[in-house]
Amino acid sequence: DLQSRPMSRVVGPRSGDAIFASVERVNAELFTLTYGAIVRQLLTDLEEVDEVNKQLDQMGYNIGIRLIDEFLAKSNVTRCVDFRETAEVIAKVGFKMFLGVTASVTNWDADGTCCSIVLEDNPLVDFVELPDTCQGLYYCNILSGVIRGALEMVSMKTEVTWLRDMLRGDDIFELQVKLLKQVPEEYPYKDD
Ligand code: MYR
Repeated sequence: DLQSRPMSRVVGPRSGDAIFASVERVNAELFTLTYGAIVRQLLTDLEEVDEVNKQLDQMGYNIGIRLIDEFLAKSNVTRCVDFRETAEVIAKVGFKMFLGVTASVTNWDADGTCCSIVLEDNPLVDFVELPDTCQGLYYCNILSGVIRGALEMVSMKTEVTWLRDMLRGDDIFELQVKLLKQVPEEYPYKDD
């Protein structure tokens, strides 16, 4: 309650933390709006929604293959022992680092090679409403591309598919991540 707090807390200069938080929020909003502008431009340029989906996926892939270095450097995660651990790292550490939200991992198949990453909160779609003409659009397709690209750089070939999408009327976002092939790590210096 306001009255019991010292006045400076209410009207005084904002703490560094508060300023940092508001800068972060503005950054996040700028990012969201910029992404929206990119999607809108692609829709104008490419006309076909399927082409836009492909292009967003490709953009994400190109980002993902670069992002993995930053991710590994900043996160201090060590190599995962299995795909289950990898999925948890993406959901809990990766999404937090790059989107500011955490996701959860569910729907594992029996052999541990296919799961769903579920997002209840997705900052990419703040302010977004799709017109009827965009029904087939996977607005967040950049994210599936990012994951596919990042995992490829750590020797995992995956297929990443949207199963549920709040912009399509679902209650959550659900990304299915399927491990297709784990390429064995090559020793970097060949003796021949
Ligand atoms: C390993 O298995 O050795 C660790 C690999 C961890 C891969 C984490 C990839 C992070 C991708 C972040 C995606 C964020 C999407 C917004």
